[in-house]
Amino acid sequence: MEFRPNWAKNQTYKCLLLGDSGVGKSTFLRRHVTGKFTEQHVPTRGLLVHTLLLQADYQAVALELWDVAGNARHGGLQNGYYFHAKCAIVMFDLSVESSAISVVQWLRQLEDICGPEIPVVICGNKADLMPMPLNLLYRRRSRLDYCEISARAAWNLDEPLSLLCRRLLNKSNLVLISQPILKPLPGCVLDEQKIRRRVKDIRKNALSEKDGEVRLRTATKGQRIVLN
Ligand SMILES: Nc1nc2c(ncn2[C@@H]2O[C@H](COP(=O)(O)OP(=O)(O)OP(=O)(O)O)[C@@H](O)[C@H]2O)c(=O)[nH]1
Ligand SMILES: [Mg+2]
Repeated sequence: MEFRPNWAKNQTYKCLLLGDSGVGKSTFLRRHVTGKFTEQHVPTRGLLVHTLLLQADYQAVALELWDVAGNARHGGLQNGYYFHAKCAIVMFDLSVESSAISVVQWLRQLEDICGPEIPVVICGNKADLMPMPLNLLYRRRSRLDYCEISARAAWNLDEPLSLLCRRLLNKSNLVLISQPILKPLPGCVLDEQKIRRRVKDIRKNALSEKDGEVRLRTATKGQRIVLN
């Protein structure tokens, strides 16, 4: 039997792509749209919108990605950009502490306007680089996920999208199918096992509502960044 996605029934969701300047938001989007990786950082001015057509099992989903300038000088995030957003990816650079520290501000701004129920994926990019030495912690919430990717190594680029689609469609085991196969840049290798273990630990150590604040108070402050 031939399988055809039912594009007539597709649903479009507006998805904000947020994070500090230089974390790789436009690169992530470009990789998905054209397959290409660009070495130089050309800051986005204002914003760029691109719709990704995704095929989940037996269902088509369109994510309209709003790639917003990370730097306020280049337009930054205007309140109007948030209207009708159904989900967001808040990106940071796994090798740059300040970009992880900023995640909390991006989330706060997002939730002030869109409410705390909006599905969000906190996404660490540049997993191919030496990670910052600090531990990353987040508060566990029903609509929040964490993942790591590398746009340079073309590694795990679908995960933020599939995590969002799971939340949006309320299907916890949804998988995306038929994604193009992207190649890593020559010479770009990463230790997948090691990164997967790290992500597993970060997810496992996420702070629960019950014990979160107690654990936060007792944890050594200088050794960790709390993302939300
Ligand atoms: N090593 C490495 N570099 C990356 C990766 N992804 C993006 N970059 C580099 O990061 C720089 C910034 O990327 P952009 O995608 O322009 O960053 P941005 O978040 O869109 O920045 P603004 O538009 O200023 O908000 C570029 O030099 C990219 O080549 C990655 O996975 N690994
Ligand atoms: Mg950009």
